[in-house]
Amino acid sequence: MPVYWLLAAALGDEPKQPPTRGIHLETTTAVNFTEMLAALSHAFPGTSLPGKTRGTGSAAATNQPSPLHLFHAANSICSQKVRTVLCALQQPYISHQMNIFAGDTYHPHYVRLRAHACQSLGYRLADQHTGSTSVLNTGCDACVVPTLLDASSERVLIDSRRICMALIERAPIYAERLLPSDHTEAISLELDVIDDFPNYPILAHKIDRDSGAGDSSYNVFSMKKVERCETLMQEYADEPLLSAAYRAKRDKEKSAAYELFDDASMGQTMEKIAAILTGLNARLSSSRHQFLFADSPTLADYFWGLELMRLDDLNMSALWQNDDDEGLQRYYRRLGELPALDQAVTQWPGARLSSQRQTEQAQP
Ligand SMILES: N[C@@H](CCC(=O)N[C@@H](CS)C(=O)NCC(=O)O)C(=O)O
Repeated sequence: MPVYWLLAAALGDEPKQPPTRGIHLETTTAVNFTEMLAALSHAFPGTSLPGKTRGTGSAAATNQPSPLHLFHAANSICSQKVRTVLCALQQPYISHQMNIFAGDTYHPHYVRLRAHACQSLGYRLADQHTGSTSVLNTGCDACVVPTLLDASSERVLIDSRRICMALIERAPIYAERLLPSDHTEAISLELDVIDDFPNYPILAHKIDRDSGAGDSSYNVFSMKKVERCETLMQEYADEPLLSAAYRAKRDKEKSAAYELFDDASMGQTMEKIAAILTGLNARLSSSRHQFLFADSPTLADYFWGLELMRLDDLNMSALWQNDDDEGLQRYYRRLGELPALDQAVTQWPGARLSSQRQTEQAQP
């Protein structure tokens, strides 16, 4: 078993038992990795980052293009996690940017590949939305970013947390800093909270409000995804795995559209976020370090940085402006100075929402 699976399991990354929610997938034949990568690269051309000569990976040393192909979107918070870790590891990669609003993540080649990946991990397809994008709590979604393809091992990695763990394990000189062995359990608990953070309702609600659709009895942004899936389900009705992936996504987004955005549900979401931040503030207050566990950032700090930036971009930073939130305020300022977050998010075109107030381009 590859070491990073052991590490991931030790950190609680793999479900203790496979999720029981969602749609069970029947076994199908495997996809051809090379053909799939070629087809996807044709649809979403790649750019070498950060260039062939920088970085510490073996690809940089030999001046070869990196074998790592990241399919991602500029302001998808899940994609930002992977980009941030790639930057923190100084790992070159091929960036294949996708546009969620244009429906890129529903491309049949892409969904086919991800549905196979969900299946080979034993994950069911998510057909209900809980507000978070946690695979453990909702199941697997074949129509989302990010996805990492490793051409050297022909592996397809899905789910930002799993991808980041695998990347860190590939770069042992950084592993102890990002995942210090004294704190693996505590970091895993932070990642659990972040994984289940209700990002979708706060963003999709704002997208509707900003586009003037806020008075509808359902969330219009989610319903557009439902319509897209209906069309694709019919188009690919003769492919059981693909049509199952579109059907599950349709049902998931429909449940979101009708169940996550009423006043009571939004109120619960806001209470949940406030409670999460209160807990984070308390943990920061009891830390003797610059960051949660050390004086240099761990994976948990990078992920929190992304969550806080997203809340800030959604004009929710008032949640940590009280006098007793000083620890959280200092933490956020420190996180904003980290080069990896700056490079992967603040400086990444289209990644931040706040300055341009461009939530219509946001990707939850
Ligand atoms: N648990 C997955 C969640 C992935 C996910 O939900 N991605 C969102 C962006 S953060 C997406 O691609 N949404 C597109 C859509 O729902 O149409 C991960 O962390 O990779």
